[in-house]
Amino acid sequence: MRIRVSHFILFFLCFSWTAAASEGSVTVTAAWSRATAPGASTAVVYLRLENQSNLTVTVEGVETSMDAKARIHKTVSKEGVMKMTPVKELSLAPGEQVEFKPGGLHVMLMGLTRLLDEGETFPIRVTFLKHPDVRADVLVGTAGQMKAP
Ligand SMILES: [Cu+2]
Repeated sequence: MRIRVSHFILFFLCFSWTAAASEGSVTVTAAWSRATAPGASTAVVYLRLENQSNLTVTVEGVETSMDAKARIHKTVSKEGVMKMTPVKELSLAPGEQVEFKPGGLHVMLMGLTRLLDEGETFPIRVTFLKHPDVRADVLVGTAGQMKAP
């Protein structure tokens, strides 16, 4: 328990430290997830990423407050079978918008140690190679949610 609490505090410290520099240029909006069922250790997060700066930005990774690994995946159809593959590089040109949505790009949370409850929110942070981190709140919808709640 003690480790978990300190991890959480550290997470928020990092957030407040970077918040001031992240104004404007790249935004993360409409972040959402689905409520999980007992026994589930994975969840998926969707969001909208928009580059309003005049430079191309490259996503480095994603972090959340959850005690779970967060990885960017893409769902692809291979010979009629839906499969998830890790996304190695994700860059956004100036003005470009990328939607993470069911059947496409998503953030996979793996090794979750607790349930996601409908109606709760938790912070997510997208990190970039040469741009300050961008933070957003993920809203948890129902288990069958197919678009932002
Ligand atoms: Cu996935």
